[in-house]
Amino acid sequence: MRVILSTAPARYWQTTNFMLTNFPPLALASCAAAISPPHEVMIVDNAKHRLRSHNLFNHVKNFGADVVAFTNNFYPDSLIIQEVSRQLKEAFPGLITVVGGQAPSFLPEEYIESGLDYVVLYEAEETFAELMEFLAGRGDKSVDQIEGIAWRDEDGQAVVNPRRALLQDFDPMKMPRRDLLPHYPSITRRGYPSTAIETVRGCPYHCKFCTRPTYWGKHRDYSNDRILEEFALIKRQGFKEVMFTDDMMATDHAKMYALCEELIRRNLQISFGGALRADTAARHPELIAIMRRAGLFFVNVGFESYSRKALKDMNKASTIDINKKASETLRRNGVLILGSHVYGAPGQTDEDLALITRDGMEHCDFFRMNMYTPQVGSALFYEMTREGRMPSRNPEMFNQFEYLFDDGRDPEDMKWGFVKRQLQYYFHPSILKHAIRNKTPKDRVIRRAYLSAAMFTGYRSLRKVGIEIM
Ligand code: B12
Ligand code: SF4
Repeated sequence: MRVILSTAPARYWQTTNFMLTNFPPLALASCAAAISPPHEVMIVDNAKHRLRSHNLFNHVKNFGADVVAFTNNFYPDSLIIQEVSRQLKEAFPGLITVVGGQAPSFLPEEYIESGLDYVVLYEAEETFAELMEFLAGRGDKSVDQIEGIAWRDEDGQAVVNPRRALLQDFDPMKMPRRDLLPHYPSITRRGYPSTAIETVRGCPYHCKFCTRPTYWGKHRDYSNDRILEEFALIKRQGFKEVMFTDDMMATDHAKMYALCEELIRRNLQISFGGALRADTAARHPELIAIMRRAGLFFVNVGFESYSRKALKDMNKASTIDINKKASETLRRNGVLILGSHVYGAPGQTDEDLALITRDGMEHCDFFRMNMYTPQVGSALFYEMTREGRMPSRNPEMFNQFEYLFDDGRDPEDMKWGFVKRQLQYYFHPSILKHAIRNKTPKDRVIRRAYLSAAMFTGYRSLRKVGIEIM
């Protein structure tokens, strides 16, 4: 089979990805490894498009694809995937379309009813390989026997097969096909490529707004031996930077410490970054120091809020004090901090909301803020649905820029407050100067954030006057 693995056709909200473009779609490289050979695979990364949505039709034609399979973690991308999938099937009769990732795993029927042929549910490597063998006519299972897929029966009804058991050992898994991914530029070494690595699946915490605990359930670690082997391969392949896709790096502190010791001992240091909990940085300064020596240059910390009540309400298991300490420790070690914040959580008062930009700017090198959103699959989503407090189920409204709660606050006021605080950040002279200078990694990320914010605003404004580019 000739298989195209693709990211979602770009939509205007994806311009905000521009901030962190050095994350290639690792899921696609991992699924490619699971099936190739014998299948021939091509990866198309639409998320890299800035001025148009995609050019999938040409790729399908030129590659002679039998299957197009999309990755879809973010629910707002579901409509464009469903629409393009319908158009592709019309243009290329016989083409099979597949989707995998978070949103379709939580809502498989929605995708099958919209016309996609198969959904691969949750963890995919084994399931996808079995599905491809079945489609190639070589498998020993019938469609209803393949665990972990959803499909359409002869009456046009969606059928969701039982879930597949999760992998318990990642060591035998093939290395992701990084050779099929496009070039992603390094932030730390200009002109060199950057890549991604996965060392964990899942997160042991239970933040109310997050989908990760429900998606993966119990968290599972890759062994340090496997991670070291992958680091060695990444270095041999010429990458100068690697981003951890883990929900949370270093939840097992001792294991991360041992990994860093070994990276240093084997001379495998390479610039790396990823998501880290504030309490890990605050409580384990010695861990941050060794991570820094092993190559850590950048962390994404979910500070979320500087209000005690809001942190408690969202079950963040963190405090304002921890946020401050984490920032101090990371700064002392010279690690760049992207601080993620949420705006508009039900526990946040007006005063708390004002604090987000003030304290956020103080604690971070890069400030990011999203509207508090009950993402499909999160505990918050189920709670709000149960209580009938979500006025819209339009997938595109879940893009993290809309205020989706029915809680007595005016959604327009909330949106304006959100925009105002973003502007406060972007027009602050101490931030602007980095974008203009554009010399250090920090400058470069801030400059990219400006470009991304400008594109987002531009595309959104054009839509308001009826011009839809993507
Ligand atoms: C890297 C990353 C990004 C990169 C994306 C790079 C890329 N092109 O893929 C960047 C930085 C651009 C990004 C942007 C955003 N992201 Co992001 N991102 C991640 C992160 C950290 C890692 C994803 C990854 O590579 N995982 C490793 C792979 C191997 O795992 P996986 O993707 O789950 O894939 C497995 C299965 O899901 C399945 N599968 C997945 N896709 C497919 C496809 C096929 C065909 C098949 C068969 C199977 C399959 O098989 C894989 C192997 O088992 C995840 C958190 C996480 N740990 O996964 C958040 C995450 C997916 N992102 C999230 C969010 C919110 C965003 C943004 C909205 C942030 C923002 N405010 O701008 C945007 C939205 C972008 C978009 N439109 O999708 C949320 C999604 C929440 C939700 N339910 O909607 C997550 C879960 C983080 C979180 N903790 O909340 N993100
Ligand atoms: S927000 Fe972060 S710490 Fe909380 S459950 Fe999600 S991945 Fe884990």
